[in-house]
Amino acid sequence: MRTDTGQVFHLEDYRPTDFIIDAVSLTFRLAPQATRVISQLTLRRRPGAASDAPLVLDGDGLNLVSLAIGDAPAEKQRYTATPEMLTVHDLPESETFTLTVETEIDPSANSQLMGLYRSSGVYCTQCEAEGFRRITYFLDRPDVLSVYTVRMEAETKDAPLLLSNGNPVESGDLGNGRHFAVWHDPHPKPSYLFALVAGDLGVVEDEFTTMTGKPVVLKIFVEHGKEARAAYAMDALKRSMRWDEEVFGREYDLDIFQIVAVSDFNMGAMENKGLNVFNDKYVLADPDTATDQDYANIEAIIAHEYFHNWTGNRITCRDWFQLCLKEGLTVYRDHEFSADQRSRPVKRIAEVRLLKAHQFPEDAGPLAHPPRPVTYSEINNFYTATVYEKGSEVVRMIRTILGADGFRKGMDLYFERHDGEAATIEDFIKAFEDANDADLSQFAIWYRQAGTPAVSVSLHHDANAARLTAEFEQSVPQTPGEPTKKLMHIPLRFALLDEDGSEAATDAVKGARIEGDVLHLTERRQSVVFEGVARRPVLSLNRGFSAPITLNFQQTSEDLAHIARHESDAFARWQGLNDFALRVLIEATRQADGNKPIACDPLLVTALVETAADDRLEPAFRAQALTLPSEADVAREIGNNIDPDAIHRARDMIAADIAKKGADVFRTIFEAMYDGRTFSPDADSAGRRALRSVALHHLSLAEGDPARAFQAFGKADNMTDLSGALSLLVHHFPETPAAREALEAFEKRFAADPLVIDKWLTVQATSPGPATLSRVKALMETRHFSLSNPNRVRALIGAFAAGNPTGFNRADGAGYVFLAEQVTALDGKNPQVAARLLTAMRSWRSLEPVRQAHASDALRSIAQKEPLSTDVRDIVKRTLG
Ligand code: B3K
Ligand code: ZN
Repeated sequence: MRTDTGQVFHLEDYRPTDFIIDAVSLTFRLAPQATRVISQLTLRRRPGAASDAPLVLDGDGLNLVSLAIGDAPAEKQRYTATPEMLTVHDLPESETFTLTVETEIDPSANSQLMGLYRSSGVYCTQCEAEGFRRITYFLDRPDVLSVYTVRMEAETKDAPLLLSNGNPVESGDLGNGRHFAVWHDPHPKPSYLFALVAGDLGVVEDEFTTMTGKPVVLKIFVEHGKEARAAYAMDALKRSMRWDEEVFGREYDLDIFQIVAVSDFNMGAMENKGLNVFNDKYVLADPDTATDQDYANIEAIIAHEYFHNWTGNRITCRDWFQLCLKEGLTVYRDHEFSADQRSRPVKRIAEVRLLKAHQFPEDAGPLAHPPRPVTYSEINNFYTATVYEKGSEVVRMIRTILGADGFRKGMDLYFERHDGEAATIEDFIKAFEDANDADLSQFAIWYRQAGTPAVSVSLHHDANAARLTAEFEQSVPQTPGEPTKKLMHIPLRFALLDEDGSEAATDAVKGARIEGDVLHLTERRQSVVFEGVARRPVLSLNRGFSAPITLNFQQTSEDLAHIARHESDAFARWQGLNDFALRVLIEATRQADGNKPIACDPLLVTALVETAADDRLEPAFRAQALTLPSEADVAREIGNNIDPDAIHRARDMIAADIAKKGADVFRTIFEAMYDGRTFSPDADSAGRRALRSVALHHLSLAEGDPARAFQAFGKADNMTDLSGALSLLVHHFPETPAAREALEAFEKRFAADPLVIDKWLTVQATSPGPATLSRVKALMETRHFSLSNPNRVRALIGAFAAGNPTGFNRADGAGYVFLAEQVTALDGKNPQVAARLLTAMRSWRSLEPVRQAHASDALRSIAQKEPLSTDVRDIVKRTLG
């Protein structure tokens, strides 16, 4: 592993390389423990670079076998090679030359899953961000674009398939039981997009005709026997390809597009040019093994990686500080795709829930950073919710500000200007400015400033003057390294609602630029005056979550209920309900001492039950409305001195009260949502299952009995219903025979299917309460668990640490001690996954003092360990602050 050298990278130090690599020709002689890599680079000095500048190539744990300059072996005095660097001197001043670098690597010993490694006997690669340097010495940075030709040689029996980027060129037999294949990718690309896969896999094939009539072969490779489970992914791929043509005018650009699913993968998937490599969790689905959420994730991730072909691959990043140029933008694109394929408001609710659950805490804690950071010590730690999700929100705001047409014009200009280049955030913004003749300079601060802006609002209505005055004040909380903050351009969509729910008319507005329903906040304080408003309206603010901010707006419960009932924007209705529910939960937490029962505000019960019963609303929306804010949501809103047990108790009581009072309605819904149709993963059917599942949840709480859930478990004919019932049993009726039996039956049925067993691990790891820790430890000892597989680690340890507030934050600190042990144990194997696990502790300073002290001890125990990877060192240092 790379251990910390204290090196810090700064955006301001960016300089182009002294050399340009026009072409790369790679030969892989694949063998499990000793793979030879021969890399022939066609190089030239960059015009203007110093004529005596040496060529300095990156490496990571490499072993140089030979080096040649042109046709001749390089003389010893012309180069120095360490595992981390190859420096070559006395190179030609202006003409093109070749350098041939031979290395030997051991894919079987690669437990980091970066570079070339083996997953269930399949050779595969992961190069983003800096994995290519673990294969061969290279200018391993995103602004070095080269044309790649790749030759692979392997045992025919072991690896009948030999795949790389681009189009296939040639293949044949080598005798001795070995064979070869050559692939060529005509599109210049950075090294992080290189990929190779070699192994024995099953395939599903299809084809797609592009908008200009070009045929494209589509292939998805999976483990033999699992081909049928790739059908949904293939369908999602074709829909993605069509959508990108229709909505962004982007066409695919090779003869073939391939996806390979592997079972050992550090993240979700990777957009290598023409050869995406996926975590099999995000490819494989059928009704028996995948939940509706799995289907939705597969659709979104297949789309995301495909969309990278234009936003990431054709236009890549100049340096890793610009990561959100490709990630934020591509997330925005996949969000829009899913919204078009499914229900737009329901999708938006899910996005906002995720943003608030992951990005808001990141932005409020020690790991806060802007979407475009200016410094890092380990780039792997910057694949964050801020870069991805906030990055997407920033793009969404550009669209809100410029409108649909202005946005599209800006995107078109961006593609036209920068195709084939490595670009920056400034280039991106400039395209929108130039295409729209707009000034986005204040808006661009969103990319450069960390922290979630807060907007305080107070309202004054003067009935005599028929005038409504809204006072706005914006502020951005301090974040690490950013003591002072700049004023931001915050686009707030809003509506003024009359008593009957219609939009109130206004004669004139002063104090802010308003376009359509968008109010632009640009000053610290703004007083916005609406004239001609005779009756006090209800102000619905931040419709559609147009800006990723927190609102301090003391609306009455009646106003929130009014929004929940009458807003024409469905997202805003949910937001009204959710804000109301959060307020009730926070209040209940304040009161929750001992087990004195707390009742829910009747107005909230009515609003929830009415929404649940409203047949005019789509089931998926009603399911969202009925899902109370999570314990983590409540903790985040409270912000400090958190006692997770108090939140849990309070939320349980409120949920039970709502369940009891709405029981009749929940029973009706539960029964009405059975439609007897055969399973279909489409959004409508999924919505009905979701509503039925929430209804079952509430009904079981009302009945205080696991019988109904156990029956649903027995009757389930799909994984959504089955795992929903299982988690209801395990979380709400733990230690009952029903819960135990269901767990056993589930394990027995799916023992041979690790992806499904992951759900079984997660359900147990997220069971509330202090006893879960010992359960997690016991599960680690079973055959179902392995520290070497990231999916298992995330399903068990990750779910426990990030998804079980009362279990992980046990008052005695044992949860933190456990996490510290696991992080240090895993660091030696897979630093990236270890560092990611550790981020579960990022909000430790918001805990009450006793837990805080335990958390601090656990963090310090990690910090004292030697050696530590750069990944874990960086997270632990910043988390401690
Ligand atoms: N670009 C990859 C993520 C790579 C993470 C490297 N640590 C997947 C994606 O965002 O599409
Ligand atoms: Zn991405």
